Amino acid sequence: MLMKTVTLEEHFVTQDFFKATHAEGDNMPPALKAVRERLLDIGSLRIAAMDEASIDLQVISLAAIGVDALAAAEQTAVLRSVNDEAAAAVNANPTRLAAFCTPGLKEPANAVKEIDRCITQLGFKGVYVNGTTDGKFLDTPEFFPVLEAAAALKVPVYVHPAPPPASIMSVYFDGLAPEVAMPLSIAGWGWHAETALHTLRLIVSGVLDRLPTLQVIIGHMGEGIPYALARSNGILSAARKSAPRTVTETFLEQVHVTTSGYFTRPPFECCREVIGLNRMMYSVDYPFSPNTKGKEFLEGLNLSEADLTQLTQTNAERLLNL
Ligand code: GRE
Ligand code: ZN
Repeated sequence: MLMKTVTLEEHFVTQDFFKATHAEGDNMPPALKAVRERLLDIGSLRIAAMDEASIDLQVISLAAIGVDALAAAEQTAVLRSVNDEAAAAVNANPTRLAAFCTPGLKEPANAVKEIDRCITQLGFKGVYVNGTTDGKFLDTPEFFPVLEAAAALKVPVYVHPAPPPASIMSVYFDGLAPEVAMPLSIAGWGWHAETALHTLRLIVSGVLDRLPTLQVIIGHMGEGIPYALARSNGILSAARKSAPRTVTETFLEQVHVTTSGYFTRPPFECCREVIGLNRMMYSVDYPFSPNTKGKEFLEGLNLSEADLTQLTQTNAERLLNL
């Protein structure tokens, strides 16, 4: 079998999205400024960067900083245009690109319709969620139909971090200089803690028990959960006296992990030992991390060909129905 390398936490942005979130010019978040050109390119520049690092297929998703600040109707409309642009990019390079659908969660009924459109008409491979919506996590009842739609269409939900709500920003990060407060609240720490919490909330709320076929993907080598799982499982499973499964059992039946943004051996080994390679998928977090860094990391792991094929290809092909 010819080996193929797939990555699935790889981001883009559209001009319309930048316009809607007022991110252009002086307002552009520093995290986006450095990679603006690469985010906006869903064609030749991206594919050249994939070729440089032997990536055959990217499953792209919106870098959605600012999405939660949009009013509900505008969010629905602009994300529809984002999904259309992603579909056009995939159509232009169908062997190199696939896409996740980003629905506007402020209007859950429209989000369900958009998910259905993206999966059944545009051929998208999953649903992409960015952090909290108006301060609410995905276990909030109004989002249940959205998760139910993904489960019914047999596509996974990728839970990606986003900058915290204003109240959290203030309580947790006030008093620090802005040039460190923002990065500490996102990729420097905060959003990994928040996404781990998001995942555990989906488990302890019972939402995953109510949708036992739903599959969730989290990035960043499991957002710290592999390291913490034994302790969280002990405490939380004891607290869930009538739950049908333990926290660990639920995680191992319904959550998958990508390596996005993590390029060192210790967290990889921890994740492999706790979660198992069969639930892990290679990803880069392009363009926030360079594809070449991923290639170097993969090569340094010295995995057997069978393990490497699982990590970079077959697990993703199976889960995303590629
Ligand atoms: C990401 O989406 O992974 C991301 C951002 C902004 C900064 C760093 C980062 O959206 O990893
Ligand atoms: Zn990312």
